Amino acid sequence: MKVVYSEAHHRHAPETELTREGYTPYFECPQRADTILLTLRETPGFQIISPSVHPPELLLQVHDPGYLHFLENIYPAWVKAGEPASGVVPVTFAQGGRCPADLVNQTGYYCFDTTPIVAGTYEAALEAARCALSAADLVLGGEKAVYALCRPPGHHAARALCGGYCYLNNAALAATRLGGRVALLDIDYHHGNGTQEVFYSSGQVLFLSLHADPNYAYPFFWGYADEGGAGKGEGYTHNLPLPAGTGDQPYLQALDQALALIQRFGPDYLVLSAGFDLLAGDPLGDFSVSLEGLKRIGERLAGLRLPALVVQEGGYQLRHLGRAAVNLLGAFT
Ligand code: SP5
Ligand code: ZN
Repeated sequence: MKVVYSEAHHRHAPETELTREGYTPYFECPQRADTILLTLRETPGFQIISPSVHPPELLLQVHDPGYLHFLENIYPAWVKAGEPASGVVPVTFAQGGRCPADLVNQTGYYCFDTTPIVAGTYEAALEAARCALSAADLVLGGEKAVYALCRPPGHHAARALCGGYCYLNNAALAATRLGGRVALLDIDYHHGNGTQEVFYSSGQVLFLSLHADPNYAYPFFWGYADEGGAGKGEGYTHNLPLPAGTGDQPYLQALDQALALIQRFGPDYLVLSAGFDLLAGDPLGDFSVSLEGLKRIGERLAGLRLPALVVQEGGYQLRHLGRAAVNLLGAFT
């Protein structure tokens, strides 16, 4: 199985994030991708390759031009304005208001939480997007299954919003690049609000998400069961919120519901937003899915026999991430 990876993610390494406990160490750290890469290098059946460069127009198929301009230029403008060099973090939020002319003041317009932007964030996010796009090109070229080892992750990033450690929506870009009918299944512990937004009115991409019930879990404001798409996309978004503590059996039952919906849709491709924060013991999750359960998930997904593109999203338990990747991807190799 081909694995598309770039070391440029090291350029994105915020030291802290603002949480309810104050400024705490940044969970979404470079070691996450490093440990997965190390494990895959040692495991037969995986071939690591570098992404290629794509025309910038591709980003505009998913993201807003003003948002991309902000992401690319905000850090130096922020520092030049005398704001903290530790990172761009909003303190005001637009709540549907308008976009101000000044870049620094746009911060709360283009961010839905306090996810920081540092010096290398745009470069790293762009390279993660390239990994996903290159993986899509490989699938279009006939590969049965490809893994985009993306960092930073992407599923919380919407058309004109960053948040939840995400800046560019890697999975949405890959699904758009694939074209045709795509089933995009998100198994990250958190709801993929960004991906849902991008495809909410599309009948070409079936978006399905299994995640912690937003009544109690981040991102709180999206991912409820009655969010089912709009317009031409009505019936093409499916949310399956799950309770705290969800273990292998109930998780696999919910997965089977999603699989039945995918089969009914009859897609040309499967894109999987793979977050390993669904595993028991994750510092940001509270499910009790086991590493064996993750293997079962991979087997059932591979059983769809669709050309598949797996995109890395969250997962913060460093010592389990390598094994998690091998267990999920094993059935596809
Ligand atoms: C891609 C992804 O998984 N993004 C998740 C973003 C979650 N952000 C919320 C962080 C809240 C940190 N709270 C720490 C609690 C430790 N017990
Ligand atoms: Zn997550």
